[in-house]
Formats: sequence, C-alpha cells, structure tokens
Amino acid sequence: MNLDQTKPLQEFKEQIHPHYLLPLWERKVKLVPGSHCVPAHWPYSVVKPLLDKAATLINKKDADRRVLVMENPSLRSSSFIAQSLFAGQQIILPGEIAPSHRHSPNAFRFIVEGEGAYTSIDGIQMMMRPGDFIVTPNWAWHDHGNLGDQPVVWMDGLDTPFTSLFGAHFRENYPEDTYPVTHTSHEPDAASKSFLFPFIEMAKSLQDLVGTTPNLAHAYKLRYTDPVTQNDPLTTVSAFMQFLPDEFVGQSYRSTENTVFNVFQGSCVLEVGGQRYYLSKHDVFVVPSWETYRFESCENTYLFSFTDRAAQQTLGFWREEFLA
Ligand code: GTQ
Repeated sequence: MNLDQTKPLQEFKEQIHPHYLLPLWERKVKLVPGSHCVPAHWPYSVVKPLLDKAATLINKKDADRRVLVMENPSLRSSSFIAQSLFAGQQIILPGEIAPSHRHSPNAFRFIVEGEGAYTSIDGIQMMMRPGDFIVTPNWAWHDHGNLGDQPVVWMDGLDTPFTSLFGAHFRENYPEDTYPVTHTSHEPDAASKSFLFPFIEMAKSLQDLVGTTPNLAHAYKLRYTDPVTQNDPLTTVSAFMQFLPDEFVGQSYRSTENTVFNVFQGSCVLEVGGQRYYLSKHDVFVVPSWETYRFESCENTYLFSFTDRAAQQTLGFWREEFLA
C-alpha cells in the first residue's frame, strides 16, 4: 500500500472507532481451526484425595453438588474444560442426596468408581455402576443419591458453554429434595433405555469387534446412540467408548471436536502437542479442537470420551483428518 493511502486510512480508522466500527480488512482475529485452549491432564491420583477432602469440608446439602470443576488452564475463571464443554468430578457419600433441580444445559454422568448410587430423571430412578454412561437431557428434573455403603465418584459433563454462548441459561430448584419416584430401573428397561447405557453392554459390543481390523488411530471405538432414534443421546454432546488392545500403537489423528477422555480401565500413553502423557486408570485429559494426537496402549485399555461432535455435525462444522 502506498504512503498516500496510509494516512487517510489511519484517520478513517480513528474516525469510525468511537462508533464501534472497525475495518474488516485489518481484522486480527485468527480464522483458522483450533482454539486457545491447551491440552491438559487431571491425574486421578491428584483429584481423588481432593474429592475425599472436599467430602470432609462440605456436606452434600450445603454443596448442592459436591463437584470439583476441571478448568482448562487457558480458560481460568470460565469453569470450562474446553470452549464448548464443562466437566467436573462429583463425589457422593453413603446416605447422601443431591437435591432435585433442572437447568437448560444438557448433562451426563460417567461413573468412575463405587456402587450403590442412583440418579433420577423426571422420576425414573436408575441405579448406576462403574463404567455406565447416563444422560440427563436439558430441563429434566434430576437428583442423585447414594443408597450403598461406599463413596461413589463420577464425571459430570455438561454443555453449559452453549447456554452461555446463547444467553439461554435457566435453572430451577425442585421444592422438595427429591422428585417423586415413579419407576426404578436396576437394568435398562423401556423407561430407562434412552438414558442409561451400561458398561457391560458397551464392553460386549467392543469385544465382538476384537479380531476385526482395528482403526489405525482409534483401534476399536463405538459411539453411544439412542436405541430408538439412533441419534447421539444428547443434542450437543457425542460420547464414545473405545478399546485399545495391549501394545496398540495408534496413528496420529485430529478433528475439530473438543474431546475429554476418561480412562476407565488400563493405561496408555497419549502424545499431543509434541509431549507424551502417561494416562493411568481414571485420569482425565482434554484434547482441544484440531490438536493432533495419538495413543499407545500399555495394556488392554477402555477409554471413555465425550465431545461436541453432535453439535458440530448438526451445524455442519465437523471435520477430521487421519495423519500417517
Ligand atoms: O449433578 O446435576 O457438575 O447440575 C454441574 C451442574 C453437576 C448435577 C455438575 C449440575 C450437576
């Protein structure tokens, strides 16, 4: 650009500034895939003692939900693990109840350890076991309780960043602690099958695949789908369980989805951003959008993950790339 043009343009920019206008031709925002989130690791060896300590410091009633929120290191004060996802770790002790409420964000639980807890969704009470995936669609009344004799820990995932983005976050407490129970499911049945996805069924489906040619990046990976509609069980969130056989060495992969992994059984190495992370049982790891990553298993490993793929595919944004 010649100098004669620079000065009038500079003056023009100053002229439009007070009117909250800016020249698109000087836009500085980067318009490339990826986000300013960073890959991050929450080892269970760090999180679990802190959950136990939280359980001594605050009772469930006062806490409403006794949750340690996993916040992306580059999104301090957001309470989000990635730009589009919320994730927390919740602990509930024997005899405790997490009172009933409902909210606009969609939610789910992935049970990490402990037996005897239930979640109720609009009066359908579902018993939860380790490895189970349970969805709570938006605006459904939900409360949790622990009827057993051991602490129960699960990971909560929510799409709260979407309701924040749209300014559409509503929330209500139910007038009683628990919403009246109309049905109890110990196993998936007609009432619970669109909410409760048991680990044993997912593990069986995955084991049926072992022996077939594994995917080069993911080994054996299945997506949770609603048994009636075949859609993702929530409108924004997709969830997956994958099985990495012992000694699996995966190729590199990236996609536009933000992904939160939770190691259910086994252990593996995750290579991302030029670094190698050793993931142990129950560790959580976030891989932000368009970061290249790959897995190497250290033993037979079951890996749960959730992402914003459902939303991205509905909106037409989702892309993936397998790299050699
Ligand atoms: O258990 O209902 O981690 O409403 C965040 C918000 C858990 C829950 C969270 C919630 C819940």
